[in-house]
Amino acid sequence: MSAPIAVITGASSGIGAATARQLAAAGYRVVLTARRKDRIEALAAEITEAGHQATAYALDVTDRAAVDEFATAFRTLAVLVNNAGGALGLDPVATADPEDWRRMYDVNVLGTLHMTQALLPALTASGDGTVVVLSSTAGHATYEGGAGYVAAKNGARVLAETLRLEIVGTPVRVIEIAPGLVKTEEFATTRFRGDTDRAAAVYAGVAAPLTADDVADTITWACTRPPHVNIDLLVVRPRAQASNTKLHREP
Ligand code: 8X3
Repeated sequence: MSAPIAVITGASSGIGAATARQLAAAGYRVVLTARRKDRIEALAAEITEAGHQATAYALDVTDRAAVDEFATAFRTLAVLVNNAGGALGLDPVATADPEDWRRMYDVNVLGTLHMTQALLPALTASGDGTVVVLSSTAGHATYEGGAGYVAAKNGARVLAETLRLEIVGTPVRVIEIAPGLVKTEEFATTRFRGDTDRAAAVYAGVAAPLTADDVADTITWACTRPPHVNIDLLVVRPRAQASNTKLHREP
């Protein structure tokens, strides 16, 4: 029997790349998507070298026509991991750039919508499909400066919750994974537009933020439960973080 297929968006780095490696090791044939072709091709080669199955497909999830074209390749699909997303800025509502908000909504919400709509027929046809939505603890509670990102991640959360209601009775489950503070190579640097000092300050004094591998582990665990088991929502934070606004930093 051929391996079940898992499509991962935003697979060029961070949680997406770690998830691609772990799902491949768990026996899925992984299809890596991201805008940066060179990175996903290198990762697909690394995974293949390790004896697993991987291919790369350059894709911008905000481009609906490109997503529809990509989806034509799949008659059946076991897993879709909607990981592409991210934050831009940490500005108060009073002064935030609406363009940042638009872009965050585009990637985090509409990107997830495009991929899910386009691949839902193939997920259903598989007889046991899984849609994973990477939201965030930001999708569950707000914090100062976070409104644009929090609004977008609430959008992703609501998409997952609503889809679960709407497709109940079909062979597709919807899993939301909501990570807290995760130290990846790009999340904070992207948020602060390349300001590495500001990015480093996010994790300053935090003994052990989550890693991309920690989150990939929860995604892989949730996807590999028996098909009748739906992990609706999994909130995962580092031990040092009690809430979005309560983070323990060593002096
Ligand atoms: C990332 C978590 O705290 O930066 O999704 O909003 S936070």
